[in-house]
Amino acid sequence: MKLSWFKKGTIYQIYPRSFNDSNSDGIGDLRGIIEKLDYLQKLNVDILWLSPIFSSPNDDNGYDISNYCAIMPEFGTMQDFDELLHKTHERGMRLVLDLVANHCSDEHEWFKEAKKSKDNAYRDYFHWSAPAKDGGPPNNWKSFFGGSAWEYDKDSGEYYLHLFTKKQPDLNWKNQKVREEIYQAMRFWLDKGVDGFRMDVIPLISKREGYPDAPNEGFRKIIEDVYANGPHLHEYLREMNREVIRHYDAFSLAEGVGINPTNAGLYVDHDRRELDMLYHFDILECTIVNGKFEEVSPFDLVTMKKIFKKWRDAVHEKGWLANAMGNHDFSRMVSRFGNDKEYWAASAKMLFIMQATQNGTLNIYQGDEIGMTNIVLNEISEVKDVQSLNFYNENLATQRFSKDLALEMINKEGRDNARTPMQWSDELNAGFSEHDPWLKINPNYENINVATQNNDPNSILNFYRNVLAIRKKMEVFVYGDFEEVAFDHPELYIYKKTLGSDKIIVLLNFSSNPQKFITNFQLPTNAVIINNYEDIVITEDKIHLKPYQGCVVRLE
Ligand code: TEU
Ligand code: CA
Repeated sequence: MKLSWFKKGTIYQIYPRSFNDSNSDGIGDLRGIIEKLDYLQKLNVDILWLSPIFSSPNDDNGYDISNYCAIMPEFGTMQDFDELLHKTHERGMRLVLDLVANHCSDEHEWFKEAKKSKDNAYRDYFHWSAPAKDGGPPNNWKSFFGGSAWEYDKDSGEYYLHLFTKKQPDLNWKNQKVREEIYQAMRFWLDKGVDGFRMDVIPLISKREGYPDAPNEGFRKIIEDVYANGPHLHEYLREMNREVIRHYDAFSLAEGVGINPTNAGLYVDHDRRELDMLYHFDILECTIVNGKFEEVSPFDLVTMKKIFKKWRDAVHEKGWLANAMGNHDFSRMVSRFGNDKEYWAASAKMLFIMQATQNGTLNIYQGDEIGMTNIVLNEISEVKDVQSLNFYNENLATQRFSKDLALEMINKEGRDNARTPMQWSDELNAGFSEHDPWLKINPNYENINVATQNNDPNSILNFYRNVLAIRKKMEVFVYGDFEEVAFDHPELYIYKKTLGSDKIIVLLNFSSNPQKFITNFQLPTNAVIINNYEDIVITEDKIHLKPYQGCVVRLE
């Protein structure tokens, strides 16, 4: 197995808009990140991934880029970026950027030019198509964020494709010039010393020839079969690797929309020299039946175990996974998989034990290290995310759900949950900014914040620090072979991991009930490495776990 710094390293995702505001305008920025580098170093994370920091009109908070080689003025200047990169490296950490290459902004020069006329040199940078016979969109493709994926351009009488908002036109990767532009942008940042890219919706870059209609199936299936995994995709990824990535000590991490255990190897098998690792959506979407704002099923532990196992089996030895329990697109980890009320701290810690002992590169989302929770937004005017707003407005037209229910669904699943400003202290605006922030702060900041947890040896924050320090020393956490112990148990998740002579057992109680578990092996009580309670009770052949208790015990 190829060992690399990015396998053992822990990634910490920063959503810059919500991380820390250095100049009191209510918006997080690069200098705000610089101020917190000591905090991040002390947390024991290794790789910082920044959600997009490039020029953008912010229709989708930076995932709509209008200049790939310029910093968004709200976030600072190129000097600020250079300083951030330098200071990150000085502390022995790495910095990776978010490459949004499937689409750009409609305010990018390329698109402004392309719109000018059908024979403009940039026209073919995008996907254009004549209307259908009835004058409507060329096919039935739906945008990820609601409505048709095609927008009519009256000046030319053609439609352009946008799989996300209409301000995010899809780039035409068939055009060699487009690919070269993206590679140039990548080299620009890599030459500065950036350590790699997280690649936004990279499986979508090659479109189906002739834009065939999607079959009448669930949206997830349509993504896999019609939007992602297009005919030239792997040719482009190999080219990108050959032209750019392999010339640097940099990694590439695919956002795995549309990737499944069967085709995952095509992306990340080392031998194919395409991408280094991927993160899939199956865990994050394990309660989403079909698509966001549709049916939601209750969390089920056995389903989650099966997903972990399926992916472990699929991406084994040859490839590599990243392992994320939350990001800026989903509601908060402790609110979804734990109990953010009575067992808030215990469940946040237990979940982190699980995450830190699964295979793959550990990926922490900002704020999860202090157990930040979902927020309740009381009015639609408080909702900022374009995906939620599109859903709400579409629903006003169709009246499928009542207004109250629509807002309730947004509160449960909406992306703003993960985007509320980082809670640094119990002071004004949670210490995030001296100005009213761009998105409401979770009122629970008075109890849940970094300053309070920093001083409490039993806090979630100090637990994360400690687990990460142990993980750095114990490779069995990262590379160990996995052995399930009580696979069908609906409330306990128990597994062993072995690497050479190192052997650990992980015991996790996913319920608010105490649990007893009968073992056929001896558990040494003096070899508890990690525990989110003071003790663990072991009697003869039984292990007793308290509500949401999690432990790691060394076996040999
Ligand atoms: O997300 C792509 C994506 O598939 C998500 O939109 C996901 O399907 C959804 O949030 C789950 O309901 C990436 C970025 O992470 C996201 O922030 C961007 O909005 C999107 O691409 C477009 O660039
Ligand atoms: Ca600012």
